[in-house]
Amino acid sequence: MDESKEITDNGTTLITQQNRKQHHQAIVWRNVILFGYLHLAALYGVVLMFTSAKIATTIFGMANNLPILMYQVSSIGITAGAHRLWSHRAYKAKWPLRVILIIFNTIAFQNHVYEWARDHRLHHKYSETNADPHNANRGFFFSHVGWLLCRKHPDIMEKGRGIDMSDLLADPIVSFQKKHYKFLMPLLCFILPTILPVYCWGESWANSWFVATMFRYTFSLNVTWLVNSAAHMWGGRPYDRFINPSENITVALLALGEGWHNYHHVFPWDYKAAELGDYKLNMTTAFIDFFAKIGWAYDLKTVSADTVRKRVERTGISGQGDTQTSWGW
Ligand code: ST9
Ligand code: ZN
Ligand code: ZN
Repeated sequence: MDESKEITDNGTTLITQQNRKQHHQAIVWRNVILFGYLHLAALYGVVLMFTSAKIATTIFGMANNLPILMYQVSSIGITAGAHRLWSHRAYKAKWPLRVILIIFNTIAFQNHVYEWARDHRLHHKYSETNADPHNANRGFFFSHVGWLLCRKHPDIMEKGRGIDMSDLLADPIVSFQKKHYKFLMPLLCFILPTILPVYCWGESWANSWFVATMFRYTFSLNVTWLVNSAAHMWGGRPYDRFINPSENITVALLALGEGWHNYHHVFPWDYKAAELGDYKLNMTTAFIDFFAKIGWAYDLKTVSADTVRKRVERTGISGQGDTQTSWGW
């Protein structure tokens, strides 16, 4: 909403404006404490990882590129699940794949899919305005984690009411997760990943909690948040030089192919979330392609080379696609 217009309006609107300001600045101390604990616990996890934890615990929690492991699995639940499938409908998935993705997504604990997708659809539609939950114009800290430490801006609720969420309400697997999230999330994100190392290879409770659970969870949150902060600030803008989202190879590597953010904001319906989708820098595309081969993923949407070229000619900088060699910073 146009704030200067509101000030010239009648008194009631002016009060609303003041309320907005206060509301928008209210810090949620519970979250500050929880995220503070999470990051301290993760740092302690790093210490334990190099001193007393068994190597199996570190591999179980963190190792990349092994599909059975917690970091990888929970990331896929965000990238292939909450993001490309449920927020953008960039492909369709049969129910067995949706069940796998909802389990992976619940391990990631980034809120249930309905809430994640509602915020993310707003992020695309009102990018870098007050209706964008992690508005990158408010700086690195706000777009990275600050937005989770304070009440949402009223424009988010207002514009959010206009976002069509009927497709997700009609998906029984998404609804099941939403209904039982308070039980499923602690079980899959915190309890089982802590118990498994203790019972399967005799790890200590402390090592299991701080390495396999706290460090793994905090690390994966920060990688996700980098898409909102770093990939909205640093990197090339070959498809649209007039927007902030950027091609950031470092983020792409860590976030399984979600760092090609200039392309993604220009063509959000492309299931590769990148022009080329090279598997090494886009593990999520490899995952979706594998399930497409066995028929569980279908109707994969993409963008023709001609459409990309025309867009680059109009708003971009040619020769700087997602093959650029810079590290994005
Ligand atoms: C987390 C999420 O970390 C991270 C998401 C990142 C997204 C990245 C995207 C990048 C692209 C993809 C890349 C993936 C890469 C992955 C790589 C992996 C390695 N529309 O929220 P509430 C209304 S979560 C419409 O409480 P407050 C609605 O009525 C971490 N309406 O607002 C709602 O009620 P209900 C773990 C909306 O009170 C009501 O307002 N989670 C919308 O201002 C209240 O909503 C946490 O720590 C909307 N968009 O509180 C929890 N939003 O829901 C953190 C709200 O019943 N969150 N409404 O319909 C909170 O504690 C609170 O949300 C708050 C705001 C304090 C931040
Ligand atoms: Zn973005
Ligand atoms: Zn997106």
